Amino acid sequence: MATERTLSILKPDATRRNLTGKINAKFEEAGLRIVAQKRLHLSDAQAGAFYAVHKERPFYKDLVSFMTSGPVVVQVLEGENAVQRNRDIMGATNPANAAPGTIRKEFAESIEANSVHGSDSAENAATEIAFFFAGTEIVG
Ligand code: RTP
Ligand code: MG
Repeated sequence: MATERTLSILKPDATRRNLTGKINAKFEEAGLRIVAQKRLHLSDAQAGAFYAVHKERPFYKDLVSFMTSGPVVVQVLEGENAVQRNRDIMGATNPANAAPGTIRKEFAESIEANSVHGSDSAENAATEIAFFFAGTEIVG
């Protein structure tokens, strides 16, 4: 299996509750390496553009408003099969359906305030990483 990179976001519910270290520990314990990381407060325009794929979904407006409600931490995670591995550690979108031991099972507050974002394909990972990071900011 090839080494991959994926984009991760620690969402405002996670930064508000000071959970960034606990969540990062989950990534590192699972063999993912944090090769880039920065804390940002997303603007409406940034969050709207990042989630443009969901523009027609009923939850889009609420999602943009949630994602701009406080700081986020955007990260690049690197490792074997990183996209799927990160999705596995995150757990299901709705914490009520998330498996024991996953980040969302342990930390998420709701289907919206679910603590983390992770790219859902290698192709989207490349687009999402480029959205937030210059190549020189990623140090593998
Ligand atoms: P993400 O993109 O954040 O990694 O999460 P995901 O793939 O598991 O979920 P997705 O379907 O892509 O939805 C993106 C984010 O929108 C919020 N959401 N709210 N109120 C709702 O029914 C609802 N559904 C989704 C969540 O924050 C979800 O992670
Ligand atoms: Mg998604």
